Amino acid sequence: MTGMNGEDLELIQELLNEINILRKEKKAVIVSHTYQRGEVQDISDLVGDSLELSRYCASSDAEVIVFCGVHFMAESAKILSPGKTVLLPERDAGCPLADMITAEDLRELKDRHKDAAVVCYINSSAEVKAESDICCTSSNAVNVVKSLKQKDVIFVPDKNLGSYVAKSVPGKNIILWEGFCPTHYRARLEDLIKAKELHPDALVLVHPECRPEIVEKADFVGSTKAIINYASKSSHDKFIIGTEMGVLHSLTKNNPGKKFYLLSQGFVCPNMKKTTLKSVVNSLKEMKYRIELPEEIRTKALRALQRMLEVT
Ligand code: CIZ
Repeated sequence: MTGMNGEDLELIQELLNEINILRKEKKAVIVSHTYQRGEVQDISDLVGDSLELSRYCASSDAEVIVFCGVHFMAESAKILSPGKTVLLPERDAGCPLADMITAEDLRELKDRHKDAAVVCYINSSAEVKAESDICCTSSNAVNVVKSLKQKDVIFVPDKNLGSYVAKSVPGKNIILWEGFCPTHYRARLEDLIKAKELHPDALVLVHPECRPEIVEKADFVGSTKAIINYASKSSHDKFIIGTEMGVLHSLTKNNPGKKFYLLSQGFVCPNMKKTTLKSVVNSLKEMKYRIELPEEIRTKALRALQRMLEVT
């Protein structure tokens, strides 16, 4: 929020005051994904990855959850907290990766590989989760696949995370889906080479949703949480970060002595940036947009999530 004048700051203060009144009035918790805008992260009760946030919401006694993230994340919160009101402040904050496979696509794939176990990345719809044996996140995908007794494993929807898992668990036959995160996919090897030229003594930390040629060259590969933990604990002081720019907010705030450089200027997810302080105010005021799921889908999706939690 640099380059702001007095009027802007006054407006922000008004929004913050409104949020603080409304969150008490509605007995709400506000949670934010690490890819959200900095100012949205700053008003949240917890900032984290999608699973961590959903589990926090389930354990909280709040009646209302304002989930600042994208649609599948708020859905995961609803799967784990059916009795709570889960609100997504921006209705159109979707995830193009999650939208790259439908439940019907997955049923057809299962028909073609009848003996395969089905693993779905958490970046998927509740319907796709309901068709899967087990979910995974980017931090536990390798362990989830290792835990399966089947040799053949359908892995949806992210082909980059799936390839990373296939390399890490060579004994399995991983059947990939052609999905990808457009934001991570935008970063190319040339961007990494350029960033390394500019910052030769920086460590490269990347998310497994990046292209395999980037993942291969990284010093560390992990989820958003793993990247944040690694950089915070490391004795190193310079890092090239290969994931959505939102993580820089907490990295720079909590590690004042360290320097962080974005691997590519393309690491901006437009869906994650849809939610603003104004959207949070409107969400709380009008109790929108409510996430609802058919109970049959929810319970099946819950089974896949619970199986994952048993493994990790
Ligand atoms: O599960 C999440 O929150 C996502 C989408 C990424 C990550 O690595 O945390």
